[in-house]
Amino acid sequence: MADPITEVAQQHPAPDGVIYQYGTAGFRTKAEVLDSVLTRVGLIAALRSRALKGKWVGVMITASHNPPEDNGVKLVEPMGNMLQEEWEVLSTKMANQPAGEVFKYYKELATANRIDLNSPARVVVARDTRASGARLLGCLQDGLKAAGAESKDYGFLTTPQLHYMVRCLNTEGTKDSYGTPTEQGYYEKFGVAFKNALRGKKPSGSLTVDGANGVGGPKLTELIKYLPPKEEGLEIFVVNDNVIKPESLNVDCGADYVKTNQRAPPTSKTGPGDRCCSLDGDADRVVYYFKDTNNVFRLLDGDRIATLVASFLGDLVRQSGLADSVTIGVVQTAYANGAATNYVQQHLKLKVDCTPTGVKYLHHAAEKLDVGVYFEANGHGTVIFSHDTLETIATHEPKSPGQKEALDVLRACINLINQAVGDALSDFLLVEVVLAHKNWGPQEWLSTYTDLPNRLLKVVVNDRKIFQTTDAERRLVKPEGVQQQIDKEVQKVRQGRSFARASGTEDAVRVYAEAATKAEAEDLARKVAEIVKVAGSK
Ligand code: G16
Repeated sequence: MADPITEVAQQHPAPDGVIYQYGTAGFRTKAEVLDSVLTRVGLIAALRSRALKGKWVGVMITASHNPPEDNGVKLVEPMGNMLQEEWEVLSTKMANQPAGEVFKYYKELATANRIDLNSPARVVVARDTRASGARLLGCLQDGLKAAGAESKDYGFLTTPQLHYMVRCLNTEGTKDSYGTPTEQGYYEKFGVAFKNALRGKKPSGSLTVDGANGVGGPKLTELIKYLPPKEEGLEIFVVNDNVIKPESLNVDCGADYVKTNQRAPPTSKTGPGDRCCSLDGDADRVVYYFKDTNNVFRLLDGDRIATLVASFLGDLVRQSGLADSVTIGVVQTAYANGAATNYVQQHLKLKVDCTPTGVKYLHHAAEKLDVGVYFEANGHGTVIFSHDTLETIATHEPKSPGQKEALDVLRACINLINQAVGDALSDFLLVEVVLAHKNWGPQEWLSTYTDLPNRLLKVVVNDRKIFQTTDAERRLVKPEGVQQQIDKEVQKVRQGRSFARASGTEDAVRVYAEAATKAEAEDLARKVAEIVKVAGSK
């Protein structure tokens, strides 16, 4: 009889000719070809936990913003961070082993990483609401069982909730305890923090939240039960929360739809000035929007959240008397609007770092700062505080009632921010706190600076891997000559900027363009897309 690992690998063979890659956010592709990957991820998760002396690691089954027929899987490190890059490479290799070689590779990895295969392995799993999730969970569990891992299945969770559980389980009973590792624990923690951060201020009007017909909708409905009653806090309307029809996930709704199309979901019924926000399929992104008095759609994306939050935290740090001991920095990607970068540097006078797309890159850059505000323009992000900064803020003695007031709000905001990972639910609560304190509506928020008109396009090519970039994905190095063609087009428009990069989650090349006017931005995007199309069809 074959050993259990070879047996499960053979039970879930990989389809011929598919090459898997741990991309921007794990393995992500059509759900129908993912069974073998899930089983092998089970093996890798067990190894990773053993390599970390039995700490809990997380596995999330989701394809986030992708269409309903896709699915994916990503691994989470013990403090709730994204998987270490070295292990991404090992995961990719494991996913591409022929079934007969899987056990051999598993043992090789154990030897190379000095892993005792008899030591405990602990893995937390959860999934979003995709129809394929149950089947893929079964494949994952087969892998975990064959590797002898202990597992905890939380059923349906948002991706950030899973990250939260992992961090809580690993810090339970220590001085860094992050919270109670249950759904109720999550709602209680963020519910209390929201109330404390508001400190009696009431957000004006209501907020309509589009759940992308994904797991975020029902989880938000649950969270609302733990928030202050609407008379004292925020009235929230949840829309697009149909998880009974998984084929409607992310379709004509959700953060990616709103950001890419620069329009509200067609079902949106809100009036001028009403605040709205959209989550994505697993609730780790959020973008805001509203209709202005002329009924024109206005987007407040991840850049706007970053600038709003960075300026608010900056004020609190100054008002608390901490300006000399705590510095704030902002981390963006190439997708950040030029006007946002300018505003942070010129107006807020804060340092900006630019990293490649992918939360792991932004998170690492933010970790180097006292307070790192990181957001991708698509709405993915959070704020992280260094260990020393948390200590400084916790032990600071205010010298006046004004300092005490600011310090109390700052401390409550730290609890409201999910520091494990970007979390759409905690992010929008933070935005609401800032708006309530500033007594701002969406129009005041929008008025802080004017976005350069921009356009995002997707180009399907034969093989997106031939598009290789440098300089935080702002320039193409391959195919040769393509960047020069893009540069030529950029020079023809005022305030032009454009880049092309292969997506790590979809089978396409993304093109971004911005310019002084909408017409110029659209024209530039179209021209660059054409250059990419031609280069990609060779
Ligand atoms: C994932 C990543 C994000 C990234 C997005 C798009 O988001 O976590 O960091 O911005 O994919 O990536 P790409 O342009 O490489 O396809 P999500 O929300 O889909 O998990």
